[in-house]
Amino acid sequence: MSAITVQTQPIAGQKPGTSGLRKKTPVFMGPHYLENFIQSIFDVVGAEGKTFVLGGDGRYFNDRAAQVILRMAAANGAARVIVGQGAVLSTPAASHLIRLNKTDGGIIMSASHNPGGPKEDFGVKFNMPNGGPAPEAVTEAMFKRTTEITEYRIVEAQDVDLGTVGRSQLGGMVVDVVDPVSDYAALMESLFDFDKIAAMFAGGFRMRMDSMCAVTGPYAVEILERRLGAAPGTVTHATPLPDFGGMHPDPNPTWAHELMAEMMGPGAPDFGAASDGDGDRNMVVGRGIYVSPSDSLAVLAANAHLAKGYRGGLKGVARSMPTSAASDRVAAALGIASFETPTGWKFFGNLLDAGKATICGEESFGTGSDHVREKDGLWAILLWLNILAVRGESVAEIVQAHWRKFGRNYYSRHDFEAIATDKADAMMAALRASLAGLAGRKLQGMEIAVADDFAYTDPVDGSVSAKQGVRVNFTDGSRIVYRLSGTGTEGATLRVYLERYVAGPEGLDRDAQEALAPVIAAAHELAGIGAHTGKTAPDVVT
Ligand code: VG1
Ligand code: CO
Repeated sequence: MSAITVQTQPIAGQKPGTSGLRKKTPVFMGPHYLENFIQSIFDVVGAEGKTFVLGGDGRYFNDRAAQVILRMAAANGAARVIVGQGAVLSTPAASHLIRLNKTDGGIIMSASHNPGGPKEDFGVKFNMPNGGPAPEAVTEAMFKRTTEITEYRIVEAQDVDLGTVGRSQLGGMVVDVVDPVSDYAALMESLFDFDKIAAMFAGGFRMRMDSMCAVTGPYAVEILERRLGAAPGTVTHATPLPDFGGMHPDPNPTWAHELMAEMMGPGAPDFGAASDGDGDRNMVVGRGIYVSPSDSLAVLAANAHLAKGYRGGLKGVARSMPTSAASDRVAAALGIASFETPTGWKFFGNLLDAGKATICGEESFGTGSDHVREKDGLWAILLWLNILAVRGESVAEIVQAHWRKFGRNYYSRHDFEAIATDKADAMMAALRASLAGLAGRKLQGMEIAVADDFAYTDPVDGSVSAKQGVRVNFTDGSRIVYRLSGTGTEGATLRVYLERYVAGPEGLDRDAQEALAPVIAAAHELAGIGAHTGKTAPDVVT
């Protein structure tokens, strides 16, 4: 078995976005495409003598890509790679394995919530030894490397058997195939009161978990049904499929519509949840009540101390900038710090490592804590179950009591998808150019207090990330945020984030879209969304 050096040349556009490099699968399968990017990763982080974790969400090309990555790791001198059986690991489970085994990082193959299949999306992401996504400086260095690359190294060898748990050799490298679920399940058991949750299920509590034909199926069946005693069949779409059954593995009311219909219909169970392609996102639904991710973060922060892993309280709460301010109110009440970071989990890593924050969240159905360095769908679902078991109240009772105590941040995100990139860029440029003159302007009966383009200075390492989204704050506490997606693979996606605060006690139970109507109208008027993009209505509302 010998390592060979293959001549190559740079391929344009291998620039990691919000969460790694994401492209159409045929692009990834093109000549040298995957190889160039993997070599660029190894050139930046170094592979000689190192140990890495490898796994993915099981989407189409996951198994082939894993074999290529293993051969390249061996050729680059890696000592050992820990691989999930079948080349499968959920993103949070991969993060945990990186930390648990004190490795030098990991490669995660996923395009997360994007559809999978021969014509859909694929992705690759590098995570650091702390278990978290590589920070911007590292992904920039990898991108730069892709523009200079002239050769890559790979061993000529047959496929490694990834179907069987155990140890094998690939050239001079050890390959350890591990069960993808067991270490992760043990971590969950260390954080949550499984006895209390199991007693709740034994007492007749009913739940529906929709794994959306994606990676959490085996994790959810093991934890919810086997360890916690939820009724067999509680987890639906539990078998991961390479094309996610042709669906978007995206846990929001639009794509998880089966779950929504069940939870809003007659005979709904007590609790519903869904997770995404790679298992880092979650959606939570009570009987007859949808919990927005921003509200979920706030409720979890306010109640986390009820679970054994968080009994000592939280150090701080961090949220991405477009996420509603609901969690800030909880942090203030608890007397702990709150942080506002740019979109993307990589920005939470330093806060978690430095012990400044314990719980983090994004409006995009992402919640997590310092147990790993990724957002974690099943973790959020288990924390909810733990809180429900301790409080003995329904989801609706808990959420409504939260609003009565803290007020309600009505919140929604409107996505305008597959816009021509030049049109989206022109709209954002016009908006940015208008920022200086916006203060004092009146729209829809509201007055703009301050408008800016969010720039973030990391409180730990001082690095600055500029142009992270345009924020428009109104004097009544309402807010509009505009930014372009960094995970799409087709044209541009404009995300418009809308928020309005109502202190209560009146007006806490309105429909969110109705309560936000003036903010929505102001968002269209201010940016000229229709004129710039040709779209007057969003494609996805969450
Ligand atoms: C989206 C979300 C962001 C999230 C990212 C990765 O990014 O808005 O909050 O961190 O996806 O999530 P963007 O740039 O498209 O808005 V996942 O589940 O893909 O790892
Ligand atoms: Co994801």
